[in-house]
Amino acid sequence: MAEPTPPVAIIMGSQSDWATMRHAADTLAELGIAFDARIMSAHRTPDRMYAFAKGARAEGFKVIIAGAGGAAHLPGMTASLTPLPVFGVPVESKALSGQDSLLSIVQMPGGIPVGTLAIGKAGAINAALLAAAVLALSDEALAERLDAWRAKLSAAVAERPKDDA
Ligand code: RP5
Repeated sequence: MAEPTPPVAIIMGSQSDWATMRHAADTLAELGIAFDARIMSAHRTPDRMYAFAKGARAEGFKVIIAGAGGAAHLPGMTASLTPLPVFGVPVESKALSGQDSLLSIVQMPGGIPVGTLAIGKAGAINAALLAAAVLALSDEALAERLDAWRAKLSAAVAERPKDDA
């Protein structure tokens, strides 16, 4: 029997994005959320991107996390082709430190939203947490795991700084 489609798709423009996007994958795994990670580029493999985005809802995905760098058109193009929520992660580019990625993703025209996160690792982690929050609206067990994740985060913050930390 075929495996059921996981709720989250993590898509990225290049293998080189995985070093950033794996933080989204790790965070989803910590929360017990299944995902499928795929490489597709708005520029180098537009047909692959189009086929995925057009079919994502019918395939059974609920949320898409899209990471790209430079002329980062993948999140916006994907959002234009699917009604699913798309969270965009600007990957830190070498030439412009991810400023180009951020501006390419965040300045969507009214009507086609991409929920844009911070540049790099923090953005990838937070994209996963936002995906979890969306899914938790209809999954009480996941909501409890997300609460526990946040409580653990808070508990790990010391009340006072240490000299040797
Ligand atoms: C974008 O171009 C990708 O998302 C990646 O961040 C950037 C560079 O890709 P590579 O040249 O490293 O494959 O499409």
